[in-house]
Amino acid sequence: SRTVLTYGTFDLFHVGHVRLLRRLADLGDRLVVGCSTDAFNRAKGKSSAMPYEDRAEILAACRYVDQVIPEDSWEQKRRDIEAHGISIFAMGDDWAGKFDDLADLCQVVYLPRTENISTTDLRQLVTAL
Ligand code: C2G
Repeated sequence: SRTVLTYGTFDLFHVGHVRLLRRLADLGDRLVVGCSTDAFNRAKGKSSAMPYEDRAEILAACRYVDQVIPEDSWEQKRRDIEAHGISIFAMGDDWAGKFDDLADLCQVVYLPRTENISTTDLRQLVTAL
């Protein structure tokens, strides 16, 4: 079996996230998603509109996602890859090259982002309503 792993904040879940998760699910037969905790978001310099519990619940409800785990550090990726028997680590290509060091453990893939949508855009859209 082929398990895929990715990480993200996934705030204000939108079609860009859905289209990424669908493509990731198509790369293997199981998809594990590391959802950034609120504390790790602060470490990433990001704040999210939704708390971790809500973001994780929404991801778990997504048909493409088989398991959600908390992401609370930059360093956990190697441990997660080993623990979950990951064959493919994949992210959107705004991260292109950033995780190539994981290539000794598994395949590393960067997929094109969905254009014209982002959590930042959505926040501005809602504010302008
Ligand atoms: N994404 C996408 N298209 C968009 C917006 C996001 O494909 N229009 C992808 C991103 O490339 C990322 C995933 O959706 O792979 C989640 O995006 P974010 O929640 O912004 O994730 P980020 O904050 O970049 O967290 O350790 C890795 C970090 O936790 C990644």
